[in-house]
Amino acid sequence: MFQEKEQFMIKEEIQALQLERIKRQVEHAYRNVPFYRKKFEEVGLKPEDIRSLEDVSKIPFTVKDDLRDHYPYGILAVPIERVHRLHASSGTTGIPTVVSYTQKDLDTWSNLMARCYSCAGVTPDDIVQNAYGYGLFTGGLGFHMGAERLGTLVIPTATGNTKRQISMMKDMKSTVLCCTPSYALYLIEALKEEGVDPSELSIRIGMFGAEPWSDETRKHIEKSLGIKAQDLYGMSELYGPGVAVECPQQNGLHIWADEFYVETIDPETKEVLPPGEKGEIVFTMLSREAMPLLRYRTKDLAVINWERCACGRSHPRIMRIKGRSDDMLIVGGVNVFPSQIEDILVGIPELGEQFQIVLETAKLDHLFVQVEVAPEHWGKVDLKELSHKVGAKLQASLTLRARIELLEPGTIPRTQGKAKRVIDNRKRI
Ligand code: DLL
Repeated sequence: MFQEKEQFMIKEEIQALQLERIKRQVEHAYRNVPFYRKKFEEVGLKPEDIRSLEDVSKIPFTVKDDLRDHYPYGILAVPIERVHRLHASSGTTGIPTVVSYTQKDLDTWSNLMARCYSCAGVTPDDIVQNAYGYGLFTGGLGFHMGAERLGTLVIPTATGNTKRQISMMKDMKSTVLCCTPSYALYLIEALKEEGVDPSELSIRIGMFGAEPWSDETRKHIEKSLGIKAQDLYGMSELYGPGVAVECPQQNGLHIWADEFYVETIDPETKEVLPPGEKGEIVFTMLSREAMPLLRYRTKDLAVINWERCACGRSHPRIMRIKGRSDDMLIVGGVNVFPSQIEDILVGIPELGEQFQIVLETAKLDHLFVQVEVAPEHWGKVDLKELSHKVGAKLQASLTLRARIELLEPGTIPRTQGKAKRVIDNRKRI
């Protein structure tokens, strides 16, 4: 099994390695990046003050704006000649977040991704069809390099051209499908339209990530395609995909803690939370050369669990990411995440999987949800009765009022990448 030793390290081994690596990373960042040196000096901290893992909480946080403020080359810790690749993610502000890699960083990332495949149950005999976007987005190349490192055949179909995607799956007998969960849902619809029975395909494992998705959606994908649907987490700043992945237990995503030191904080007070409490995930990269990240605030909200998993791995687990602090909507004083709405909608059999939340006025006193009816129910259900039922379910679970608009199947634009669940039509003044 690929990197078996690293996957099965015990907690004490992991923590000893974390401390050794953190000391080295802090030294590297302090010596080579003026941005970090300044941050340390502001709080009177020196690299040698980090003597234990508890001391990590003394290090100032790094946030996305820090990277944007250092556009275009970011907070480089090596001369530009040693940088072999750039990726970038676009944000709402217009300035992309650029991330850079040395050859060693690309190597570490490839190993991490290969380890993810292996942990999820993929073997070198599999045939990987990679339908993540290739380009500045880290999904395509990250999954590609990992598959090559594991030693599988990898087919770089990338996003788009769904007909060709399906014929490739059929003809090449692909056994692993890599794409966003939204695109997997779309493929399921497209298979129906093309008249392809999923039993004609050889796919056995799906590696889905890059956006939140619910357990109900997982069940739907697994049942429709007859596969195991594995969740995988990552972000561009932390190499890309490959930070954490589910093992076949599907009970949380193992964070590769020999490469990422993880903390959860209260996003308001910034206090470190004990394991088991939900908070914002903060990562320190443990061997990044080009762009060290110390205590990077992700805005992703989750719970960390350090209990040994039934699979035998001791790498801590993030229990599925349900949303980001900046996705949260406040409706009539109630905090709500799009993923909570998804959980409820997917559980109503008459509805399809596609929905969107439309924001119309600055002050949200009710929720406006547009959701498609399932194709097999369209034209057969009483729409008024169904929208009442949906509104009542949302009210009962989330204690908030909602206006529901039921749409004909196929109305909401499908995506090949990450789904856009919130449509903001509010007028800017
Ligand atoms: O989405 C990297 C990636 C590619 C991960 C392919 C997995 C698969 P970014 O575009 O920088 O990088 O977006 C990172 O996406 O902070 C989360 O909010 C969200 N995200 C990523 N994976 C998951 C997941 C890639 N499995 C941001 N569950 C992160 C929930 C996820 N959210």
